[in-house]
Amino acid sequence: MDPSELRRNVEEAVQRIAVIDIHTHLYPASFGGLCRWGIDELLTYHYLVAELFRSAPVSPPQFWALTRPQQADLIWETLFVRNTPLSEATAGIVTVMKELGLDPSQPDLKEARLYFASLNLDQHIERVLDLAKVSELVMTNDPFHPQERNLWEKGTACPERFHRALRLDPLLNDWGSTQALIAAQGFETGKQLSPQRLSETRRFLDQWIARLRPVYLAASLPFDFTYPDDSPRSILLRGVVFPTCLEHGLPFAMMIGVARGTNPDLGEAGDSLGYADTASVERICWENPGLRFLVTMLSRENQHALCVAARKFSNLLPFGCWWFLNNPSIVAEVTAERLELLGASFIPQHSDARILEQLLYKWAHSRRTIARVLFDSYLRLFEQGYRVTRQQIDRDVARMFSGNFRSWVGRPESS
Ligand code: FIX
Ligand code: ZN
Repeated sequence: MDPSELRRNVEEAVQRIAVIDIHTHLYPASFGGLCRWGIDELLTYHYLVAELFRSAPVSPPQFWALTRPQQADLIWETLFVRNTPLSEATAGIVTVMKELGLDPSQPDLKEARLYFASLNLDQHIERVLDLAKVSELVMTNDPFHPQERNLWEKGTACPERFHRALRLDPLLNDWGSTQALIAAQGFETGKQLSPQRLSETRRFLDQWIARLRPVYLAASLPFDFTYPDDSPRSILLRGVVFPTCLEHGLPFAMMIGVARGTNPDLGEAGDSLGYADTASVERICWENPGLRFLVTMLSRENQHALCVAARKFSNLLPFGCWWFLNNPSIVAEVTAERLELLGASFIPQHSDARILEQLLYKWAHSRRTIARVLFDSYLRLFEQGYRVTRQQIDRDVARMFSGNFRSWVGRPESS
């Protein structure tokens, strides 16, 4: 095949491959209000809320006083009518509307609201997953979230393709308050950590692992995360999380680099980022050779060091272009350096979708960028006279879009 055929083959392989979306905030329809979808949820996604305040003379208190439809109307008018949807988050809405046959140049949301009001949610979920070619996805399940905890405790049905991830942020990042929540459920915990209290906290996790049957445990960790240190976090990681993962054969996903609540007036849109310590990740991987780690870092400046760390520790699997990195220019840069340093031994992307239909744009945009960068890697071989086959391309793409994750979580093809 010549370079133009090679490009076509790579683009086709990447566009066609079904992906396991390994980190989302999505829920099945059975989880009621936790399952967020439709045009008003899409437009009031915190990425767009942050962008609104840069282009409209509205203060956060004024915005938060509006109803969600009023918020969506203001965002539509400001970012899509009075301005061109040039940002990734606004261009994403244009992609979603095109995929669903809606007109993104409408002056208001009448047409879109009529469309979404006409839908059957279960069928809509299936259609969106099919259009995005997401065969399976992983949720973010917070046992400390009252509404979610209640749904799990009463045995709410969850389709198998909605895999679970047991999220531990409150436990690891706010032990002082969280230990009281665990104690209130009948476990012997307390601010001062003792072997007995560590064991009780493990029993709490065991109960949730039995309930959720998660594919991994996870936590987002702040940019100033260091390990080990004398904080409750290090004690809980070493005394609870790592032994629990080992006992249950579960990977631990660390999402490192957030600066929570940098601007609290913006709510979910108020988080920022910081440069984090990859040496702490290396120490954790070194200390736990029997554990498998999924790691994504939020700062663009951490990406090269994360690739080098992955070269040192084969129990470290870098994944995704997380959050502020999920922009085509940065996805291209990060994917290229990962291919150069790691070959196909990484997971190029996850959507982080909070609203169902975001899958449509997050995957369409990422597939386009990843295909372009992957083609460059094959072209370099072509120019050295190496003739890659379509079978090799399909094999490499399948490994990155699902195979690496399946092997990490021990889920063979059939499951
Ligand atoms: O910690 C996380 O899972 C982050 O992805 C979220 O907190 C963040 O708000 C988000 O959804 C980014 O895309
Ligand atoms: Zn997330």
